[in-house]
Amino acid sequence: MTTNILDLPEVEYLQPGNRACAGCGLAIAYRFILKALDNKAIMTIPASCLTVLGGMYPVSSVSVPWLNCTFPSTAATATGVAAGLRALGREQIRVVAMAGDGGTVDIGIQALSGAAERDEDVLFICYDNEAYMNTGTQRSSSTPKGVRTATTPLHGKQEHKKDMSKIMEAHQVGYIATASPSYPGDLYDKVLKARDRKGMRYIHIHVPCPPGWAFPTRDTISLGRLAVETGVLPLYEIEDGVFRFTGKTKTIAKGGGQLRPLDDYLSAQGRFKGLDPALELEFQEGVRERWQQFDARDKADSGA
Ligand SMILES: Cc1ncc(C[n+]2csc(CCOP(=O)(O)OP(=O)(O)O)c2C)c(N)n1
Ligand code: SF4
Ligand SMILES: [Mg+2]
Repeated sequence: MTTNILDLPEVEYLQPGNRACAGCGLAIAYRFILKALDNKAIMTIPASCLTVLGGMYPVSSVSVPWLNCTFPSTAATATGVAAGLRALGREQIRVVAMAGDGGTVDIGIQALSGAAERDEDVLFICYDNEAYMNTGTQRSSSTPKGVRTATTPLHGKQEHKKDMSKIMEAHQVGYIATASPSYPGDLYDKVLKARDRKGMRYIHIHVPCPPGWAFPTRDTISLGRLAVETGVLPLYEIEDGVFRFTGKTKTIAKGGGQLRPLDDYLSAQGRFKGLDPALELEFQEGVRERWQQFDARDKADSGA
């Protein structure tokens, strides 16, 4: 049973007046992540919108301990902190590494792969706004094919989006999940579960970004919902190899798997403007194919 938003803890670890843009999906997700961590964690964070959101020393908008680290070393820094806590016999303090898509799927992937292979006692959270937003929307390997960014201004990105959760699955990580700030209870439950497990855990959160995706700030939550309802972001978790749909995606699958038209999601954002119809078709096919694969796994693993 997913936690109801009204039952989430009232305590706030992300303070008002932080430097995130209005309508930032990351800030919304981070607020719920911190509620789930409940100040029982030390975080390691590389350069990103998240560091900007946190503020510059000696002021901070976040009342949890965190270490700013270099771009490629988020998972390595977390590994070191976990080893230190182990040496002190203080493993009840959890270690959480959190990075953007650039800091995870591009620049941070080497240290993350090493940490995952060693099954370090670290929860790694990637917030995926699908580009290098903090430096002005450059494409990353997590940017979907066809998207216009500052470095793909004419015809949009020509390469596929890298599937980081699949890569983590190949590392046999014990807990893997996808999440969205538009479904706070589902996100909260996953962070809570991952917080209390041992070994490597990985959560991939899809976060709408108004300036980078070119949509009105009031639409962040509805856009996150559209990503799930169109099948662009299936909500799932893989626990010790067992796959299951969660939250809204589970409801859609139970109701026969009727997804909303992809165009509802694409047309709500300026970054897909002028998308080549052939690419849109390819995008739609990709979403459908992935949905069918996940749906088959969900049914097989639940014995349905
Ligand atoms: C080694 C290094 N290269 C580049 C930068 C500049 N830089 C700072 S934040 C950033 C973008 C990070 O993108 P992402 O990880 O996706 O996080 P987001 O900004 O989207 O939140 C870049 C390129 C840096 N700080 N260090
Ligand atoms: S650029 Fe996007 S991710 Fe970064 S603070 Fe602004 S809304 Fe959030
Ligand atoms: Mg990013």
